[in-house]
Amino acid sequence: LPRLTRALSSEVSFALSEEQHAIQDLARKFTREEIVPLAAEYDRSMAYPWPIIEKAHETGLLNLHVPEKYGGPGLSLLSCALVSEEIAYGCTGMQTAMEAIGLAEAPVIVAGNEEQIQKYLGRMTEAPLVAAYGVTEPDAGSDVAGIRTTAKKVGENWVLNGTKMWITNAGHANWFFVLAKSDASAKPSQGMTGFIVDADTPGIHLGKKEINMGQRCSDTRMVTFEEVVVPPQNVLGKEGEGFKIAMKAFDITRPLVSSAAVGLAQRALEEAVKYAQGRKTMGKPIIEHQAVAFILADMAIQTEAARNLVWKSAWTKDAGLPNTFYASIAKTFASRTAVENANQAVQVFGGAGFNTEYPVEKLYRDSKIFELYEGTSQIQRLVISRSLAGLYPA
Ligand code: CS8
Ligand code: FAD
Repeated sequence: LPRLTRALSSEVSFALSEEQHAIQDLARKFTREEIVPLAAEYDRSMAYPWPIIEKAHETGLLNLHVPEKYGGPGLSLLSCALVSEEIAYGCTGMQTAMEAIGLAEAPVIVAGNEEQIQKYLGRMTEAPLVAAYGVTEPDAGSDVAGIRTTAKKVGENWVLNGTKMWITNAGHANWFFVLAKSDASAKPSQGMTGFIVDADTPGIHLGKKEINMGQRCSDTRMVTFEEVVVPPQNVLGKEGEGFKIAMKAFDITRPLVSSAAVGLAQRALEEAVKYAQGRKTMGKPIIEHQAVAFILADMAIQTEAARNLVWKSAWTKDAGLPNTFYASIAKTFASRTAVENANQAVQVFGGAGFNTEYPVEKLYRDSKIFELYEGTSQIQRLVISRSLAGLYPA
């Protein structure tokens, strides 16, 4: 079974460092002041949250895992997870827009050379730009090996053709990470290549903004690549390494998506407790009815457990150990917790829970995507079981 090695000398500790408390406090303050008051309006208008992204950039809450050498703060994954939980507490639509930047950057961090990191991550730290990660296609989501976008070598350049689907931030991206088949005769894990593609390259066509159930201010689109020419210096890693680069990126981002799910679960819990203290039936606050109190207790149990799994999955990566197994466990549990807590919060609110004047119906709609994107819960179980079988790095 995958196990943490005993090579780590430090004792396990849940104590955060001064630096971690500081970034957590900064993100919490930002969320309470800038995000919470505007979240419902952005949900209604579905406008892309540019002003919030600009302020987050100015405040130093974006591009957190970009190394200091390239203008970022070079935070650990655990510290990034603290921020992601806080932002998601306020609005997971905005959090998804912000974290999708980190997702696009992840393959560059995994496999980029000095020049690529300097050019593409450097510019993200200098100005409030967003980027997008393009792997999924209309006919291949869970099955990354089944993508059809092709990359053909023409002279020294590469030419991309194909269609990506459900790409977060696509409508606003400065550049894309694109995974394409570069060698149809090789097995998928050796026949795909990852590219950085500037968004203003001719031949990129954006679809309409998709209208989703929740996280409605986040921008999700189809993107078509038609004879898109990419220079050789934009190949990430080596030709044929793309599939594994895309997977290794998830080792970084699944803990962060999971921590966002914890942020939503925590918000649902706090809203439910507050409401249960104020709402009275049969002569007492509903929190004094044990049936309601126990719902709240269960929500707290799940949230604490999910947070601990997220921290472990991030800590494992920070310790330099393979975290694929823990990242998928955290993702499965935290996303379920988000959905369940949102559902229970609506229950505690009674009829008011179904109404848009109260905050929990948005949480309910926003929560479901956590069980779908960044790999569905079925795919996380597939990864966990393959790890148990010794098929993945452990
Ligand atoms: O296809 C894989 C998979 O992960 N599918 C899910 C796809 C997914 O998660 N998509 C998310 C898209 S992004 C998104 O949703 C963004 S949401 C909005 C932004 C939110 C804010 C951030 C799979 C099903 C797990 C793989 O299946 P297979 O095709 O059967 O491949 P395998 O045979 O299992 O593996 C092939 C080789 O790859 C190696 N591998 C697999 N995982 C890893 C990791 N690290 C290193 N190497 C890995 N994690 C595996 O060992 C195999 O190696 P071989 O050398 O070929 O034997
Ligand atoms: P399918 O793969 O068709 O799956 C359908 C159902 O079958 C699911 O329940 C799935 O769990 C199950 N299933 C499939 N295969 C198996 C199996 N082998 N075993 C058991 N069950 C299985 N992608 C990007 O590349 N970049 C993005 O930025 C991005 N952002 C997104 C934002 C949103 C709002 C959404 C909705 C999606 C986004 N995605 C993005 C795509 C997302 O990752 C995929 O939708 C997801 O991975 C599932 O793929 P699919 O939709 O094709 O479902």
